[in-house]
Amino acid sequence: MQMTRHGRRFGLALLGFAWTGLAWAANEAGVEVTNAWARATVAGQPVAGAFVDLKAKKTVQLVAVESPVAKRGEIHEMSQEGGVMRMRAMKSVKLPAGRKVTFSPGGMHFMLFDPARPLPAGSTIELTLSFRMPDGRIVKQTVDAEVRGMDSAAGGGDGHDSHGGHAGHDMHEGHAGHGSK
Ligand SMILES: [Cu+2]
Repeated sequence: MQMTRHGRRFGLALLGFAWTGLAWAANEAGVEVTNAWARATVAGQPVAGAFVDLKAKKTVQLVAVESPVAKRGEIHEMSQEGGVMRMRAMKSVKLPAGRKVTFSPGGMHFMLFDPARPLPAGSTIELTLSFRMPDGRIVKQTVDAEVRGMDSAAGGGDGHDSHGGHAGHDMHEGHAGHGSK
């Protein structure tokens, strides 16, 4: 597990270096996106979680997330209210200049609703993030996110780990019902 993580970090670092020349054309928002990944899903699973680390050069607002593999995306946060974990959709998340903001399981995260197909572990999906710049412009940035199975979080596993995913999406369905549209 450690080895794998290391290998991947190293790979990303190399890519980052190679792309430095292009970066400012592509990365107009000035937001560094690292550790982008999504949770693998099984057929029929109505929602997938996606996660990133974001670090903005200048303070901007993250206002939307979308992916070509899903009908729509939402930004969620989890919080404890009276000992109960709750989730709610957020219209925007402030990314203070120079500070890393982490979207991860159990914290703020992205939900991709109605995936057109299952997302197998080891595949890659695109995430497009929309940022509102200080002058009000919306700038989009697309990154690749690695799809990971439950194994990558739990370590080991017996091949039935997708049940963990089910528990997660049951919560989300309840949440979606509450949030209601
Ligand atoms: Cu959620």
